[in-house]
Amino acid sequence: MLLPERKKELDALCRKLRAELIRLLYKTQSGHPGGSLSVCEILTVLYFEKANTGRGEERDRILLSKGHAAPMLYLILAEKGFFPKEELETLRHIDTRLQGHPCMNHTPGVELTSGPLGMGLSAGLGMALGLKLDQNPATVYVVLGDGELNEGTVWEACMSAAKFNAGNLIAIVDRNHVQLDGAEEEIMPMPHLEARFRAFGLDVFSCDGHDIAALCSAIDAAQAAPGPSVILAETVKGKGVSFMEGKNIWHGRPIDRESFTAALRELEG
Ligand SMILES: Cc1ncc(C[n+]2csc(CCOP(=O)(O)OP(=O)(O)O)c2C)c(N)n1
Ligand SMILES: [Mg+2]
Repeated sequence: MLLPERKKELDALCRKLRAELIRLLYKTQSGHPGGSLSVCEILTVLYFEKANTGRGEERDRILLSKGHAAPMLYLILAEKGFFPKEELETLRHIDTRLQGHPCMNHTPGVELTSGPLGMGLSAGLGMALGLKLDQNPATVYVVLGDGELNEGTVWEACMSAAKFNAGNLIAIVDRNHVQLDGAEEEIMPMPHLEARFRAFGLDVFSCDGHDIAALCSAIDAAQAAPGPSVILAETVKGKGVSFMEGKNIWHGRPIDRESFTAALRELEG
């Protein structure tokens, strides 16, 4: 059970992270606001409440398969002390450790290089099976976009996860119903998503992906499930900035001065 005080703290942290994200992306004039804003609570709950984010072999592995949300991941890794906060200013600069998409060879705290969608669950499954062989108690969390589920590799990974009974693998889908160039219904409808995952052999849990307590409970339930599981976290793309909410145009567009001021007024006003 998440104590109300802790929930308040994490909600406040999310508000701060959203405002920092807008500042960072405005300064960088590049990056992906929509999917970074929608995944904020999911990553916050993992890094600050549920996952073992120590540095040892028994740490949980958190893989951001939707790598374009890297700015939110970097803000959180800096908050966790993986690198200095001043380094955030180098986002997307030449020779930076903070590339537009996460790179495990350069960036402390990044467990998987990502960017090409559809890879993370397969990589996570490999890690999960390796950890099991080593009798390592760590969990592998893979955070996916819902547009990313259009990739066939995701479903191949589900079949294999069920066959090899990867009980230490938890997928979390940032279910914002929008992808790069449109809404899910328009680009590639995915009705009955729960049933689809179930048919592929996963335990399925659903929750409000902006509700810290609901996310914690869903992760507890997924942990208790014996096999691999998926959490469908219902979110809003661009969450927290009214004119970005649900709008695919804010998937990856530079933030102009007027929008920057309006966004910060909403987030901090
Ligand atoms: C294999 C692949 N195809 C296309 C892209 C370009 N791309 C980047 S993000 C994106 C949309 C992703 O949508 P979704 O998974 O729903 O992410 P979110 O809504 O959380 O931002 C696309 C098509 C890519 N990164 N990788
Ligand atoms: Mg999406």
